[in-house]
Amino acid sequence: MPGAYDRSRREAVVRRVSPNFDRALSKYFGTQTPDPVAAQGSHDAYVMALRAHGTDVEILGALDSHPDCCFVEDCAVMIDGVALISNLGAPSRRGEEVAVAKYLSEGSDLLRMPQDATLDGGDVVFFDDRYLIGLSTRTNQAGAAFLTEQVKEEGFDVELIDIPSSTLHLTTVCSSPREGTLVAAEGHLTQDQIGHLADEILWVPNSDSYAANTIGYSGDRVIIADGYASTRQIMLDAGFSITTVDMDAIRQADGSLTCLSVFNR
Ligand code: CIR
Repeated sequence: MPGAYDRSRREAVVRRVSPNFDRALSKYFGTQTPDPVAAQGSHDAYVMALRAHGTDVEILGALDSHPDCCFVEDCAVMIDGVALISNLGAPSRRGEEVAVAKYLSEGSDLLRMPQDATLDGGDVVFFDDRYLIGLSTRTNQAGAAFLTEQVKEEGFDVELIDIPSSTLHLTTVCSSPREGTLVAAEGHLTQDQIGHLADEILWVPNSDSYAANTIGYSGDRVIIADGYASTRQIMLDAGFSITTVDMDAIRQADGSLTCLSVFNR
């Protein structure tokens, strides 16, 4: 039986922002054309924040041909040290996984998905001893079924969650900053869907839905997006010490904090 997810986050892989980030997919949060230079600035700050929390960060080079390449979370899901490589749900993003897989193969076995299955890592929240898997426009039934089979073989539980059309991915509106705790966005997920899963659910208001994506570290430390006062207060009241990163330029292409990394150790 696997142990609970300890959130020490010793290693991560990230990828620089594409010079063509202005052509990144943007449907949910964007209010302006994504700006590659500003986004790289946010990305640099993000990497600094991970390193300040003790994560050893590997930075892969950007791809001209893939405007969304910085969103590496979607390319792989770690299962007890094995890397499942995604068949990305958006056709324009296929191919981003190649360099991520090559890097991860240096320290992990790789697992490939069947052809008809699609899955974005952004639809997966690893929550203690279970995987929460979103069924979204990017992750289909076959993708969720394949991941379910793999994680159950390793002794983890699974919960499938229908993602509403208002939302890109599960991680867009849900994260787990510490054992037993989920942060979730009102108006996107409901108590009926997730209430039974966690000892503590910190609901952030719909107006702050972007801030439900957090990165928790052991010792009740958490990274949240800058500029979301209600969420900041909710996390402080729940006993977290907080680091913020200005994510506005990344948000223009619907990316959140977790989307920018795969924690592989
Ligand atoms: C996309 O639409 O695929 C990108 N513009 C954003 C991906 C964000 N990734 C994530 O939520 N894991």
